[in-house]
Amino acid sequence: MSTLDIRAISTALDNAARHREEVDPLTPVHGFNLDDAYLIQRASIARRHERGELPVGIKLGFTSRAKMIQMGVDSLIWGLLTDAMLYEEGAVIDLADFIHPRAEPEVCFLTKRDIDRPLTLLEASSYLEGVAPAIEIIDSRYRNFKFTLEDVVADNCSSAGLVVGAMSLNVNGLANLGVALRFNGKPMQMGSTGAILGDPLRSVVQASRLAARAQMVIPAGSLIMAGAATAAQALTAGTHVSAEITSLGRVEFYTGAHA
Ligand code: OOG
Ligand code: MG
Repeated sequence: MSTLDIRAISTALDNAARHREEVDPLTPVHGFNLDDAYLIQRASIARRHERGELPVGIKLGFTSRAKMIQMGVDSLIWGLLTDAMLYEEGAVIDLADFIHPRAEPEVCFLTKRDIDRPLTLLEASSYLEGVAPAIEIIDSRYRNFKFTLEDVVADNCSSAGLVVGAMSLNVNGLANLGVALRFNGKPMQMGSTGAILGDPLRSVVQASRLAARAQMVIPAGSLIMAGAATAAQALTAGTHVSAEITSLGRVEFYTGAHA
């Protein structure tokens, strides 16, 4: 794929995100492969950085069967997070900032050392400062949330927002904790952290491998979103949204009264 195509496609996706306008999937027309998709992702993130947004970490996608089945894809992917996507815990989030947002309960790690090589599962915890319950807001720029794997990677894996709860220092023993996403107290999605690659710590291992392959370093102080344990839930207006993970606690926000 030419540099020109990468620039044009990344600009189109970045504009779609900025103006909350959905676009048709791109691969049927442009037919790019996964490597090109990551180049497009990098180029669209570069545009955000040019506007002053700062990197805060990375997210993994499709680390659970529930997510793969919901979206009809079968490979783990990763995207890049910026400070503009961070919402404070307890915030009232305006749904007008998104196209068709969905919430998913996640485990979020904070790194304490640079991750500059592929890690083993045994090593992973010594690279981490803490772990927190989190909610990711995903918002595909594609019409009806329909995409191929290459499309969604180009679209920075539907990244749109995240709310991270209080950090716990103990990053071990995460392999089988209950996960609940509630709207106004009502359980919408229930699962286990075990759904995330058998243990969310494996998301850190996968992140280290993906970064090494891309010749990137995940700097100390980065967030790593491990990927949703359950399917995502479409957000509704005027809702108290919470995610609770056994022993890690709860994280919450509100959606504004109007859609
Ligand atoms: C892509 C993002 C997947 C996850 O946690 O699995 C993801 C999507 O579903 O639109 O964030
Ligand atoms: Mg996610």
